[in-house]
Amino acid sequence: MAFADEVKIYVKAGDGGDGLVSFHRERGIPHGGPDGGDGGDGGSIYVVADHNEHSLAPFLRERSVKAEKGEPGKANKSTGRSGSDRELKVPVGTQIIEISAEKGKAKEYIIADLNTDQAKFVLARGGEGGLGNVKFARSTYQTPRFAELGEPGEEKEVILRLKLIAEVGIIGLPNAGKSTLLSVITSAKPKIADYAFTTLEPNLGIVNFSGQRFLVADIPGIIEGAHQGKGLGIDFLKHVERTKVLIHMIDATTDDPKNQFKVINTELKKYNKELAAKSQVVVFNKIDAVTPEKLKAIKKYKFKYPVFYISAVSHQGLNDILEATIKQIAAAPKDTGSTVKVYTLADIPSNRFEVGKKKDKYFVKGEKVEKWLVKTDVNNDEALGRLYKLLRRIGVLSELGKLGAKNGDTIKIGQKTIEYKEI
Ligand SMILES: Nc1nc2c(ncn2[C@@H]2O[C@H](COP(=O)(O)OP(=O)(O)OP(=O)(O)O)[C@@H](O)[C@H]2O)c(=O)[nH]1
Ligand SMILES: [Mg+2]
Repeated sequence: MAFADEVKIYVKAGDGGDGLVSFHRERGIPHGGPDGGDGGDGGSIYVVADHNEHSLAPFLRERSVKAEKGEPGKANKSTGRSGSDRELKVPVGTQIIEISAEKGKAKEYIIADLNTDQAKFVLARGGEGGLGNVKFARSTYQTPRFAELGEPGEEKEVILRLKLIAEVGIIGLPNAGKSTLLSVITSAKPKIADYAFTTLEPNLGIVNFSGQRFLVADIPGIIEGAHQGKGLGIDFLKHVERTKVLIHMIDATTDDPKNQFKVINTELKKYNKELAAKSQVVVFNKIDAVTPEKLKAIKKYKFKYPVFYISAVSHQGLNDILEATIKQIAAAPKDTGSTVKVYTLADIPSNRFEVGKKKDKYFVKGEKVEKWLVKTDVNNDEALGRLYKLLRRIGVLSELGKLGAKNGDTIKIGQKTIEYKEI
């Protein structure tokens, strides 16, 4: 069962610092050689899943995240300082989504599914620093009066979507007191009533107990034959499929409590064997309303799971269940596994490009690449230098190279043309 929380943010990695044009100066040496250093690299923006984070709320305050620029190169061949990286901590279960239009329709692409603690993703890469003029000196050309500009840092808009995965599911027949239990162990306020099928949609709450936190899902009641569609059916079990522990609640006031336990387990098996194999904490509820004799009889039942006798309404026995649940969570297999399709940047239509050759002329087609060209003043060498860096980064130049493009060949991109430059 997922508990969605989402926020759209804009990220901009740091631009690389510009390379410096400078010549060595020293008394007595009138024409010192070039000594302009390289610009520092821009800082990148990373996203890291951390089990101490529980919401995306910090991003509601900081919707625009920028990493530091690299400093420009310095004289004496010194490289400028690199910009610091930024690390955005998000809860485990956060997905990063890019929206891209396809045939006029916005479509979501999950580019990262951070479902394990400390999973890390590069969201925006910092730009490389530009080379200083010292790097352009040749034996035949000793006074280069130019340096490279830094590469722009990547920028994009993404959606962070939190899909908390419930670690614990509460299951049982209708009216067993599942929602009541959720309401007394978490701050959730589910509907509670004395009739079957009060809960129609799963409820979620977070337990905070003895330094531990975990998400609990309370699902609608299941009855015999639910797998054939009886009652509300069995579909709700999908919400507890990725849990680690099931709290199995039984109403102690009913005639044959042990049989109720069997009924539920049979339905679990019919749904999915793995679900039936999950560890359980068996809880007889409503002991405030049974006679001592009945309680004695119930306590004789044997189970292969830990068993507790509680009263949810009078808050009796709650700590014992929580302790047992925490133990079971710790003992459960670690990874519940991701089933989400994760796209790479190249899968996203706006990032895609196509290179080709038509009548000896090379061309490049692609939404992002064509946009860059529109923004670039191709008569300005510095602007053009930046463009080549971007084209190199996404692989356009190497693809053209594979087609046989040589230095000076004409490349048509959208309505503009540039010359091919080997990297
Ligand atoms: N006496 C007594 N009544 C309880 C206890 N816990 C729950 N109840 C009552 O049992 C009834 C059903 O409780 P719910 O929490 O709605 O049960 P549920 O299992 O969520 O039921 P569904 O959502 O219909 O599956 C309510 O009238 C509760 O007040 C208990 O410990 N003692
Ligand atoms: Mg309920």
